[in-house]
Amino acid sequence: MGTTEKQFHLNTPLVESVCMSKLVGTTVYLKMENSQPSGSFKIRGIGHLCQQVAGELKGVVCSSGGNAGMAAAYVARKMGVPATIVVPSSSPQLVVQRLQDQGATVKITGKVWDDANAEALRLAKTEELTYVPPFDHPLLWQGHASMITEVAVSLGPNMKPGAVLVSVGGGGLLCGVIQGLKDVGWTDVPIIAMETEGADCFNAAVKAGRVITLDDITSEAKCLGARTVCKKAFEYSQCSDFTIISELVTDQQALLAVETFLDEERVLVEMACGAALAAVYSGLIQRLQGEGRLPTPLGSLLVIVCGGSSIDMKQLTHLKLKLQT
Ligand code: PLV
Repeated sequence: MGTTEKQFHLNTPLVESVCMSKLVGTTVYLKMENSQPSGSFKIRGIGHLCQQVAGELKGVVCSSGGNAGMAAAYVARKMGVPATIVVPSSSPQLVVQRLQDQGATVKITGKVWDDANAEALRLAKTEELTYVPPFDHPLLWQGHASMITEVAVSLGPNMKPGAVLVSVGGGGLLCGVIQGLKDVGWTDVPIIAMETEGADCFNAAVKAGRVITLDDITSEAKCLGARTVCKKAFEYSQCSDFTIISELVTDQQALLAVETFLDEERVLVEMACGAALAAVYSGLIQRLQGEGRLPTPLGSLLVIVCGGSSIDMKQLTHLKLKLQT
């Protein structure tokens, strides 16, 4: 990223989690992307992308499960241009409200993100708005990569994590993290890529050996709900330069992780983030070590706390009832 570029994101804290470290048996660091002004890591990539096209920017249109939209709305407001955010009907009302509070015009189209995206692409043409993709663009990945550069600075010289834990929706975060690992020379660090069952387009592609499109999104982790993973994320999974371990948790495990994280770390995140956290709380990390797929000892574990705004206590209660945890 250019040094003269105005930065919309914050340099987030890297926090050691005593509770998680005890569970995993090694130091766990939390990269607190939930503390970004838009509530998630998305602002890194979207801020960077919008900055690159600033001169020609008259207004933006973004299709989103919620958080890319929050980032686009925030950046647009700061740049003084209007934002239209297209969300699917599966996005909870609280997301619509929060987007409107950011000054965005919200349009609800279709059932899942892919439907909303088709409408955003149409609006970009007819309304002459700049289309902001939520996960599939090299500028987004370049922007997201700053999160790893910051971790390298926080950890200090000669320190690198033993593994990185992320959630995967459309794969933008994964591509950004890999870009960041390349930037700091940590390409040998394995990545654990987490999804929920029913929002598992990356896992399905890895299993099939090709990019495939899911019939539907049946998970409640709606912000992981892209039906097709971006090509770049799939290509990384096929490339022997990186170790990417693709794993799934149930919605119940993701929700339980959200609750445990709230109790232990006093931070509320949405289920999309809970999917990654569940890898720690469900014992998956140790299982992978047991299977020899992660090294023992691991060294430290870096958890990307991607955050998310699609949650409040009312929504948490609603999800609990729906999933009966
Ligand atoms: N959410 C996207 C895509 O939704 C969105 O429009 O907001 N964690 C959180 C809190 C997220 O919001 C997302 C993406 C992810 C993780 C996964 O990131 P990705 O899509 O870059 O893999 C359909």
